[in-house]
Amino acid sequence: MSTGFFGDIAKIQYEGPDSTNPLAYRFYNPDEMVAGKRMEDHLRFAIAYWHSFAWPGGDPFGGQTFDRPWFPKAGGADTMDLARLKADVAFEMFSALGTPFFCFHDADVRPEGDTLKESIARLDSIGDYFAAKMEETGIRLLWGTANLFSHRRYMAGAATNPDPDVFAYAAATVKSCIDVTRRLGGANYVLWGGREGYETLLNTDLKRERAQAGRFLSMVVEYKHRIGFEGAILIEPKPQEPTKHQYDFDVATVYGFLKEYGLENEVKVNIEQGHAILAGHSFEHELALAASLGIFGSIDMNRNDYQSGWDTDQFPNNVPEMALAFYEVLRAGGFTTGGTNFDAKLRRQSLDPQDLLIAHIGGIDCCARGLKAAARMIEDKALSGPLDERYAGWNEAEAKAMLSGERTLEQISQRVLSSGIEPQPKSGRQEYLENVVNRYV
Ligand code: XLS
Ligand code: NI
Ligand code: NI
Repeated sequence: MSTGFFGDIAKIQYEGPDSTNPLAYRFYNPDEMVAGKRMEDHLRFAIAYWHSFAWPGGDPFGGQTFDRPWFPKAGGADTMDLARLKADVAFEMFSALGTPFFCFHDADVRPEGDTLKESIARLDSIGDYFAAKMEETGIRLLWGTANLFSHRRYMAGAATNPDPDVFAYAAATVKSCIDVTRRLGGANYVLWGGREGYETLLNTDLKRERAQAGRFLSMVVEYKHRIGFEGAILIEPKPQEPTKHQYDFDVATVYGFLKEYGLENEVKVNIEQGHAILAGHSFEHELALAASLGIFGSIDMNRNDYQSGWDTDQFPNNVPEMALAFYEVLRAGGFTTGGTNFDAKLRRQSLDPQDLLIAHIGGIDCCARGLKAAARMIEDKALSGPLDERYAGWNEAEAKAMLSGERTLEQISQRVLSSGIEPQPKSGRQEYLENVVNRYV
């Protein structure tokens, strides 16, 4: 039985680029083949439980703006009944949008208990409720995670807290979240360390805290193998916010960290568009780097407001940006366990249930357009052709010998001096390539 929250909604259909129906897809056509694969299987869209169903619409200057039937009444308690109603509405939305996956934190889906035991029992009970709905609808779990940043016990970090009791509490919490993720057949488990950093170095032993984080992550990996969880473990980099400095700053930093603890073959990254921007990178930079290091896992899709400098988690609406992002995803071989999770929320004035649908429809269409443009660029070798040409010199025997270790610095020097090599600069053709990209988007 429908909750009626969205009124009489039918499943959102693909109507093609000319449609003006706000509740239809114009570019996302799940069964359409793109580069040899169904669009749905390329994009693997997921809806984030927290932004769409748990977030009340607050900002640093004001509280709740959304009125949702599953929010506790003013002064009232949060209950399991409300948590189940929230799940009912969430699965109605996943089904209407036809998105194959969802993602959640423990704190999004169940009211916190008085003890950890009670919190875990509630999580398990909602897990069972999800299992039945997943069975009924065919919707799957892209990833589960633990919220180790909202409660005040985590204000000075979870794994990196100066208090070993917080480390232990976080470990027990993560264990329970991996357990439920595994039970629900989750394709990944994500760790985002919002408070794993510092506000000031004056009270922080950075060396010790990084070592704590290393041990914590190693235990997560050991546990995953012990229980036979088949999903990937993913770290989600972010440079700051809420902390002034976060230890998982960006893809390069995470890779160094994984190497230090011997985890580079065990853990991959979940790269978020807005976090890349906060770190002073482009999204495609983070994707290309992760792919080149062999740690590309999944993406969190959103965008920041480029003027405010905050992690505003808006829905993506810039097709050229998405084209470059999915170009890197395709070049990396596409998703395996990963997918495209909308870690994006409405603006706080977007009060209507329909706004939730429209926001996702727009984001989904934007990604679909980006994917299609990226696939055509690859098919036409629009960028890879000029790239191969640019590096063609390296196909020659003498050039290969320099890289393979067959030449010493002295030998190279001798060859250059005796043959009188004078390198001739060639155009990098940036504007030409930018114009080429614009032909596809
Ligand atoms: C916050 C993060 C968070 C993670 C999951 O900035 O993006 O939402 O994706 O904990
Ligand atoms: Ni984020
Ligand atoms: Ni995220």
